[in-house]
Amino acid sequence: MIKIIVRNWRYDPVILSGSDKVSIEVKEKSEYFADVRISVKRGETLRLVLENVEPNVPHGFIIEGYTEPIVVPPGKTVEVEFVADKPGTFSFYCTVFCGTGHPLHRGTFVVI
Ligand SMILES: [Cu+2]
Repeated sequence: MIKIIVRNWRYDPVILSGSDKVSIEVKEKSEYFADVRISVKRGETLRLVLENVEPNVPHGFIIEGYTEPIVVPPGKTVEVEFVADKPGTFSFYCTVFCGTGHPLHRGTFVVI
């Protein structure tokens, strides 16, 4: 299980369980940006807990090829679960226009 803190304009993932199957790499991080890579072993059932900590700004989330577009309202938490059954490198990104940093509100998901 991974908790992903969602804010302007970062996804900050934290591994809650399954650290032997999941890893997180932060390549770059600043106040309004993070270049994050989430890697998981193929076949794992992955639960993501997305918590939008912004009080006024909705954010979104999608992993291309894995999830439908998800809206995370301000101050709310949304969970999604899926089986990581397709190997490869996928983008995840914000699906709601959330301000000036929206185009950079993204990251990388890898199934090994
Ligand atoms: Cu966003």
